[in-house]
Amino acid sequence: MSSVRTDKEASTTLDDALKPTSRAVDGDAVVRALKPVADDAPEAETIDGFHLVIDALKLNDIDTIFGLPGIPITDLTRMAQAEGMRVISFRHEQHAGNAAAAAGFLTQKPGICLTVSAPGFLNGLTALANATTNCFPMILISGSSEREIVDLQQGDYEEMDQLAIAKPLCKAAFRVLHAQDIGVGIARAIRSALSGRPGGVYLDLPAKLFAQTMDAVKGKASLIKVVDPAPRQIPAPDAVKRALDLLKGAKKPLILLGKGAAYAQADADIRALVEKTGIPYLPMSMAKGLLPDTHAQSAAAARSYVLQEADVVLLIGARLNWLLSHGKGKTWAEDKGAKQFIQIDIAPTEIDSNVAIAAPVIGDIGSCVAALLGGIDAKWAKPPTEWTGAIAERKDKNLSKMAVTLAARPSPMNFHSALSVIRDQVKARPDAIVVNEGANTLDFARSIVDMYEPRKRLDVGTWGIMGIGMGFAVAAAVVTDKPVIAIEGDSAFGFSGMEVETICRYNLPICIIVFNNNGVYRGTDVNASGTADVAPTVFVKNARYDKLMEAFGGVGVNATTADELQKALTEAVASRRPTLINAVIDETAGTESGRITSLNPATAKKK
Ligand code: FYN
Ligand code: ADP
Repeated sequence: MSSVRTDKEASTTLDDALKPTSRAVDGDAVVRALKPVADDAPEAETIDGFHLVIDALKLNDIDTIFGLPGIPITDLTRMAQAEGMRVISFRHEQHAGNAAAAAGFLTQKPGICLTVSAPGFLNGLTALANATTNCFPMILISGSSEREIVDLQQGDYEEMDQLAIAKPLCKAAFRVLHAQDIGVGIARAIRSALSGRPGGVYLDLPAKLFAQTMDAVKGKASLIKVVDPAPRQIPAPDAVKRALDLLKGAKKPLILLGKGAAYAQADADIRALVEKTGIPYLPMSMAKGLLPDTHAQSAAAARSYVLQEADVVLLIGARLNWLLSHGKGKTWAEDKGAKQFIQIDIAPTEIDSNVAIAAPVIGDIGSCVAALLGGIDAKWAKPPTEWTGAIAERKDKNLSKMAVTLAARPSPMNFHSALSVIRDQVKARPDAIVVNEGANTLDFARSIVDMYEPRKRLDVGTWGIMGIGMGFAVAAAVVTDKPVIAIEGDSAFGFSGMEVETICRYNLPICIIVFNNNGVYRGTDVNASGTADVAPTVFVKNARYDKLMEAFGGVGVNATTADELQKALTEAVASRRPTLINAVIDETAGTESGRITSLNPATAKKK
């Protein structure tokens, strides 16, 4: 299919398009645009904005769009599909945006989310901000209304100054007004999303832009294939030496792997660094699987101990934010003396953001880890056995305790018995991607479900956001074609539950397990006022989430025992059919705010 049209076919010229009344082309125009060039057409070939956008994306090897059609981008979705792109159409823009973000994390290519103007744009914005916070590369492309009317606030259809609103919530924001600038706009968006610290980018495309036409040869020539969009950044040799010297002198060293390390795709070197140095490591949740969780050097099951006791901590793609208690306080046993930190990061301004960093190593993780590895030779002294032995002791104790808990088969199921089934399934299918959100469902799954391969765990990330579930699951299935197991709290699932229709529509190999304990945190809260309403955290009792999947032709299973759950999950992963398992969990199981009770003002005060 040619993306080029003749003037005869083009419904709108640049002049037409600049008239305030012109809008996106209608369905007829799409048909015209898709029609083969007439034999007798003598005119010079032109290309429109729609096709310039599509060609610019394709030129940069972007082959998938996650979005939701509507004015003014409906035709863009149709044409992109006609031009061979995969267009995954969602039921709500936030989930399309989350899918784009997850695709960016998994592939190192910016995920594209396409939305309509004002309300659609706003729906996509949470995902854009979340992607930026998590350092995932994505581009939110939104159609927008007439600039002349918007800027004079004359009350246009879906009037909104989208560019101004997006700016503070993303890494960069651009607007393209002329067809000849589409190539530059898309190149700038790609480069901004991928280079340095990855993040979200907003690209504003006013309705009139799509219908503008220009000479096809000039149009093609205006597109840019971005060369080296994420340039390597080699660390300075003196920074590497400083880090190695500090690490060499450590008595109780620790490596902390964050999701930046997973994103970097430097898997072999990261594993070599851990194994050659012999240093115990702790994975942040989305770094699980960079080395298998069963690895002898994993200190995950002795987390509190290693954070308190370590004397030198090497951070690789992890920030000292709330998830690491800002590198200070009780978690780090600050009263016993400050730790010394080495931090590998691509963003120089991340350094010293919470505590002093003794040895910053600035560069891309691949280059930094390779440089450190270069300084580890056969004479490297592995950490003292008092340190590794003490960790092993604590770890074994925790693992044995956990094994007993996981072996129990209570009725109804609790979080542990249900998760032990999932743990076994992931062990059998280490290539499956786990998506995880909720409070207790998240916290228990993080420590119970071992991961074996890099970038197989997607979760609520830096913000602890709810609602990423179905968007992340769809992206994982679409970009990897691997089975996806979405472990969802019943509350968390509700944020994106309608996307089960999307999952069925594209027949994706996704198995959702809803941990149904009748409410947020648990289902037993009572309304103290005595009125008829249930407590704010309580849901409809004994709800059947599995029926939701059945409504769209997928497989729904109500699992009340671990055996039923195991059978349904095994079948779902093997068959690759969209499946939702309603896992009935004891409604008294679960604690307020899971393991982050200390952040809950009321509970924190009581302590
Ligand atoms: C870990 N642990 C284990 C194992 N793995 N025990 C046995 N076996 C295994 N495999 C132990 C570990 O040593 C800890 O015990 C404990 O289990 C908990 O480990 P975890 O989960 O790694 O650590 P912790 O303390 O919960 O981590 C803090 C945190 C984490 C902030 C990084 O809670 C987190 O990522 N939270 C995100 C929460 C969130 O975003 N929620 C969404 C909003 S919910 P000890 O070593 O004895 O401490 C809204 O309400
Ligand atoms: P976690 O939540 O797992 O601790 P964070 O999101 O806090 O991880 O940290 C990721 C860090 O990784 C960010 O500071 C980011 O700048 C950094 N980062 C991301 N990609 C790269 C890369 N390719 N090279 C170096 N640093 C990176």
